[in-house]
Amino acid sequence: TNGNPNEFDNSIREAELKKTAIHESIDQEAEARILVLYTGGTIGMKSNNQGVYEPKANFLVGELKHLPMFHDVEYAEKYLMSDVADYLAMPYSKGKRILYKIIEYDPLLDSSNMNMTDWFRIATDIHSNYEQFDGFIVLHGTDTMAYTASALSFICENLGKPIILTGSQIPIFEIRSDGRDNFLSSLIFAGHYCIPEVMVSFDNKILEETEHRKKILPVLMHFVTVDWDAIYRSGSLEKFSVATTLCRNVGVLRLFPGITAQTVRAFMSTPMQGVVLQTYGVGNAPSNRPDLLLAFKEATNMGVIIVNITQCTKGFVDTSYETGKALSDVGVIGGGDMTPEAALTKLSYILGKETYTHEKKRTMMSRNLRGEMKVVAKEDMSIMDFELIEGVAKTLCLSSKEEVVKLKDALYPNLMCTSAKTGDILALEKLRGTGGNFSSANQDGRTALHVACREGHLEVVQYLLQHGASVHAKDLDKKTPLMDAVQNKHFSIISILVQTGAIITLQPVILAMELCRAASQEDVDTLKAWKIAGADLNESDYDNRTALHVAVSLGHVETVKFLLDNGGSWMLNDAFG
Ligand code: ASN
Repeated sequence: TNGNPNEFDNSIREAELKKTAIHESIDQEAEARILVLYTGGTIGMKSNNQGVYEPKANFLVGELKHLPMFHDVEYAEKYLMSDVADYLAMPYSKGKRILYKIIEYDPLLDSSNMNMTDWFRIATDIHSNYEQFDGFIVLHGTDTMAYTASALSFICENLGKPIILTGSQIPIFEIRSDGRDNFLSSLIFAGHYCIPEVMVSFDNKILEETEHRKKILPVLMHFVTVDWDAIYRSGSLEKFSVATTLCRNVGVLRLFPGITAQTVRAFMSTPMQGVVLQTYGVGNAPSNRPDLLLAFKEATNMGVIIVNITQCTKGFVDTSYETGKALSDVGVIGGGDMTPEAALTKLSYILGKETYTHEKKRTMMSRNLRGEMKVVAKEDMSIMDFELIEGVAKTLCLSSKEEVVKLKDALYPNLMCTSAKTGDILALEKLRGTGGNFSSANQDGRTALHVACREGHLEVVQYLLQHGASVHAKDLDKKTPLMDAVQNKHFSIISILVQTGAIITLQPVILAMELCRAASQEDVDTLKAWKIAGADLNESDYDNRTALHVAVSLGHVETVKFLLDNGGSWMLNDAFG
């Protein structure tokens, strides 16, 4: 400050303003942070002097900053500082502020120039930024978008957050462009819905990628209808990770009347390891062509995995015809209703698993891994089976299916929270069996998992996680299930949540205040809970004070001992030296 008292005053005032600004933005607005990976594609292209579209580097972010629906300049000038200084902020809407950061790839690619290495780069970038963001958008060319999206859905293992691919047919800065709507829909969707899937956003629709031609979740202006029942949930208790290898010796062979056995043999010869066979109708191939069937049999005997999908744009492979059964008899695996891109990338992913035996690879190919294959329900279940809903529907004189569905949507989240509170797994199972989805939240944004974590019902927590509950759900106070478990000191639950990928979402300085408060109250168990949740116990508050400063100054011996045993550093100075 060069000894000038006014300058000193100003710097304190500035620091205070900054604190207040951070607090105001934290306190008043729910917020979602989205990472945008800009890989290329027409969406950000410019016409060059020969009138040909090509990707233009260092252009998109600057231009977006001039579009009010993509960037709220006033808010950004006031609040976007320190760790969010390079973010863009959408205008506040529908109860949330969506902040997003764009990472531009170098070089930007036309998606026809992309290959498997580019898929890994995208997945790895998502992995290394996974904890800081609520969702991910990949700006991508349309030519190979279906391949990238399908590949990401397999290589991104135990995904718990949304990944949306989008692009456009006309560059975003042309007067008329589909790019603006596609990008905006993606930002809104990723910011508001914790859907743990890889999706494609196009033409005002969010498509579930591995099923992209069949399931369409419409996005209507600001109003989004989500078909929650269509969403695939893994139920895995493991953290998000990225597969490291894909097998490149895969291919797609389309049958046509008159194809020769020689062509098939040539296609399936070494180094081919996996083939997607596109057959007719519901998975049929000529049963009167022993030469062809023999060629398939030789290939499967040699260890080539062949998966049967249909050439039709809709429909699925069934073995109800003799012509379809002939293929399964020679070792060809039925691919259900997988799209060609999903089947090919799934083969590549599974063949890349070096630790799997050949038999396991075949079994995995026939299983639904990411929602890419329709699984036929064992019995036809109806929400009307659930007597409570039926009873309420009768009392309210509701008759149409739509009315009953609306009633279910209103009641189920609360019924789930109540069952989670009492630890009633049977009731939860019944709710699930009649169409309940464990990620749905009640009017306070609370999910069954939040409640089970608060109440300390370990088995319920396990059950919910295994059946699709999200560890990343935030209630209206921005509280995650992990915070419920920490505040109530349920150590085993905290461990399971962390193992499943839960992280502390509090700002470090707010976490420090929580730690200092626990230290001042000699609450060693709360400190222990934060530690298991992954907190650094040396986190410091606005005055650089740590929990250890507080415990020492109050003479809390047990607390000091705990902090020192758990990484507390006695060498840190607070703001007063
Ligand atoms: N060729 C472009 C691409 O795939 C097409 C597009 O994005 N519309 O990168």
